[in-house]
Amino acid sequence: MTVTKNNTEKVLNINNVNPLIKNVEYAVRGKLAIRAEEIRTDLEAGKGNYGFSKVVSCNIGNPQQLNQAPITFFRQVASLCDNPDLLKKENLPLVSQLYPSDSIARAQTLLHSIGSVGAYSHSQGVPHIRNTVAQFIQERDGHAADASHIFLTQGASSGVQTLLSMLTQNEKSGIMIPIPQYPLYSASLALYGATPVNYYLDEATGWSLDINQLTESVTSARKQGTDVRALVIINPGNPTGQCLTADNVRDIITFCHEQRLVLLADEVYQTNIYEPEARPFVSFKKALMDHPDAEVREGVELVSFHSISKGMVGECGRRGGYFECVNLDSLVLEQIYKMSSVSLCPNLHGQILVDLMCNPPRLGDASYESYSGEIKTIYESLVRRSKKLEGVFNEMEGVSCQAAQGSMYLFPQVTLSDKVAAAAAKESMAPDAFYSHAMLEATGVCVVPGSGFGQKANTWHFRSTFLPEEHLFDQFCSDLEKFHSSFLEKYRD
Ligand code: DCS
Repeated sequence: MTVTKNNTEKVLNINNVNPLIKNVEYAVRGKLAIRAEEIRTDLEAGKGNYGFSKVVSCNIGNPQQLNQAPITFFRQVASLCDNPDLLKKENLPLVSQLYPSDSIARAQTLLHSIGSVGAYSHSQGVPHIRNTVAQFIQERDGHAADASHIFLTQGASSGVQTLLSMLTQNEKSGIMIPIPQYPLYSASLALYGATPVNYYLDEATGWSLDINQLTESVTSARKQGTDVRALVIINPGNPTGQCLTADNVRDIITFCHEQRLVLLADEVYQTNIYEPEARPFVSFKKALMDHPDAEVREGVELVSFHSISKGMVGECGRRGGYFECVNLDSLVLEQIYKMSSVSLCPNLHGQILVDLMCNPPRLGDASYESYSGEIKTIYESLVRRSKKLEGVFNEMEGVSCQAAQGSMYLFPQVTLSDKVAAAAAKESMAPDAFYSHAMLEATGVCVVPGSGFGQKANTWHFRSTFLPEEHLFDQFCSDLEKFHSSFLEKYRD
């Protein structure tokens, strides 16, 4: 074969990259977020003529980007693990004045089991830390967990991708995903070439999940020849914030049993629960173990995901998480292990944070008071901010917003006029993208248009976090109110 040289064309170019990669879309860091970064750079350089001085990134659940303080105990242990010299005998007298005794003891224990944070660990994650996770799950659910079925990951994202890739046999392989959904799912399915099988959450009833809707969706996909293999549930929901009832969780498990589906339970927001009396978090693992039918308990294949990025921890940049496998075929577990070993191991800083999240200071420990105080402060502030923003949205003309029972987002529906639709079409944009772009240019607030998550045809939404700092929150809300009414005036039919 002759190789013709054509110096004007790159060997790897946009016409010959993996076509599946070209199909991937991820709106959380899409066009709008890129424009927001441009504006941020302009503002920092004193360039441009904007009516605001700062970009507020409400497009992503990234609490520390918006100055949420890290949990002190976590960072103390992490810093000691990073700099083990501080634990040397000669330094301990001084270090003990700066670090509480339990943070020193924890770092010693972790380093004893890890060795150095600079070394690769076991591909599945440090065994000691997987034991901590198993203990955490047992305390949470009242049912034993098996550390050998737990995989530590680089955030929940990499675990979700591992499972979705395992489940994709060919393009007929179907995975049920909620609409609206967090676009990690649609993006990964596009990448692996699997078929997304949509089921719709019901906005009118607080984004609830109806089993009939699941049945209709799986039945019609199978009729069309899709080999539906798994069901993804995000609970609490992203972008929708709903928290499923215990009955609903049990019925979903029964549905998976009847339809022979693997259940992927994305539970990264399990501690972002804002109506704990009415809507407590019920894990799928607990509901499975409590299921009245032994065939279901022993049959349904469940993988549940958790992360250090969310909750009150918010350590997104450290990239830590885990997934627990229940009732999976042992040969499949071996393949998961093999795939984990291809990327050697999840990073050690993330693994350490998983240990700390799953085993925080307990009553009686030196750090307990400060730890629980910090958690409570963040939690209570999230509750206040979610309620405040929900109220602001519901006061706006043409906007309706369901309460966030959990997670970090509100997903209001906006009625947009024909004039907006026409102006948006001129810019080749969906009306909600047009609205969100206008919001960014007017206020510096960056949200994500509903089209990035999927929504019922001819409805328009956007997703905003409620993470801006509380002392700036009134200003943030009033900027949004002002923008919304002037936008409506401008485009009134
Ligand atoms: N699952 C859900 C439901 C999420 O919302 C996220 C992140 C992840 C998994 C993955 O997170 P980690 O990989 O960091 O564990 N949420 C994105 C979002 O919508 N905003 O910020 C990131």
